[in-house]
Amino acid sequence: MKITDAKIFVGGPGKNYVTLKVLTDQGVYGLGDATLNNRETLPAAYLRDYIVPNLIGMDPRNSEDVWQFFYRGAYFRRGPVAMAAFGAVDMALWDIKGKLAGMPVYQLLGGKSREGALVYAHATGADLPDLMDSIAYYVDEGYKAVRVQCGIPGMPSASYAVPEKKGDIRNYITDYAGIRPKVEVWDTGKYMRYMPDALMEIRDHFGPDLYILHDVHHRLLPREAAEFAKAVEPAGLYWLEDPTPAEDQNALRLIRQHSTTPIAVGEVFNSIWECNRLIENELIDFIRVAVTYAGGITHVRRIVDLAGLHNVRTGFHGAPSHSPISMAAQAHLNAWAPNFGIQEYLVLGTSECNALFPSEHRMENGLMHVSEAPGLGVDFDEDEAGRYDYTPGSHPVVRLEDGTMWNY
Ligand code: KDG
Ligand code: MG
Repeated sequence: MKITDAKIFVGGPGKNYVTLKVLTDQGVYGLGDATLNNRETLPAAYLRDYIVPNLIGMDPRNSEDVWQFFYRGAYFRRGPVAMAAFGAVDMALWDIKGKLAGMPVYQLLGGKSREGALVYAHATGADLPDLMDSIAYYVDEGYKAVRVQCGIPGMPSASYAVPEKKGDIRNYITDYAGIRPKVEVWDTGKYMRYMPDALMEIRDHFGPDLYILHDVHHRLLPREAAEFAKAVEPAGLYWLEDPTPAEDQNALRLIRQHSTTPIAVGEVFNSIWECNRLIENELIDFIRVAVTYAGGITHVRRIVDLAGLHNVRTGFHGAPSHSPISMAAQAHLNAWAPNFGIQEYLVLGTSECNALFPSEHRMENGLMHVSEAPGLGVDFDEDEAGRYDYTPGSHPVVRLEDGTMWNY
């Protein structure tokens, strides 16, 4: 069996999804997602210029060897662009493998460990009352877990993932006005003084059963993060995410020494080599890698297994950054992983998105139910894809009030 061609599409409804379709001499095809948020043209070029010409002629059933070829075969290894590109190839090869076997991918991983996988939604508000309305909306929709972000009184501009105006939750992460980013102005003191009490108010309002998550989005220094993690303990968070920029892994040790708040990191990691020490030293509780830019199912499965040895559970990234193809790949991992924790969930559901990526993965009462179709269980409608083009967009950048650059 041989790969005969592979096509790359960039675009989508309100998002630039990078979709790879791998074609074979037996008519079976596989789909992969290489979407790297706000840098979408780069994995697309890596696929077009380097991967696809090498892929043609390979046996798609040898997904491990193909993975090793692109990983070990590249002298300059890892990094989000390359890992997203061959992560997409890997997803497509698992899709093909499942279709050949006539089985959903989770069966090839070891079968189901659960019927439905817990997901969390994103609630956001310009201020706390606005956020309370947003949380209530998701609770009414049946979600059992909600990430909560809100504007901070006196903060010079909207903080991470927060709308500027009440009730306006469109495009709060990516600005499609162009490639030059908006500037958010950040004040750590105001955040640290306000957010612990706000999280406690949310807990008091919604009661003990709601799983509440909060994302600091890399904004604190290690000592501040330790103080903050301790201060939010009474709110009983499911997790506190990315309290510090993840490059400084010693910061996680300082946080651990001062607090029992569960810590989740890893959405910007591209390989096991960025999280093996954090996992082995048990400095985190949840690992947040995504199949999209951590090398696909083949590599993420290794991270999941290592994490399982150390009681670290999964909490895969799933912000609107990812297309339904990688969300499907993660749905199969979530169905199987013995150390599954929770899945971030935003992408599926709009009618345009469902038309572009038809699938039978479904959400019910806050749980994601994996499709029983062979392969990944998601398709791609090329006619629909013809409606969309690439639109340049950007994350904001963050500065302090004196102009110093800070972490987005
Ligand atoms: O592209 C970046 C976003 O995906 C990121 O800001 C989202 O932090 C994020 C999250 O937890 O979903
Ligand atoms: Mg995050």
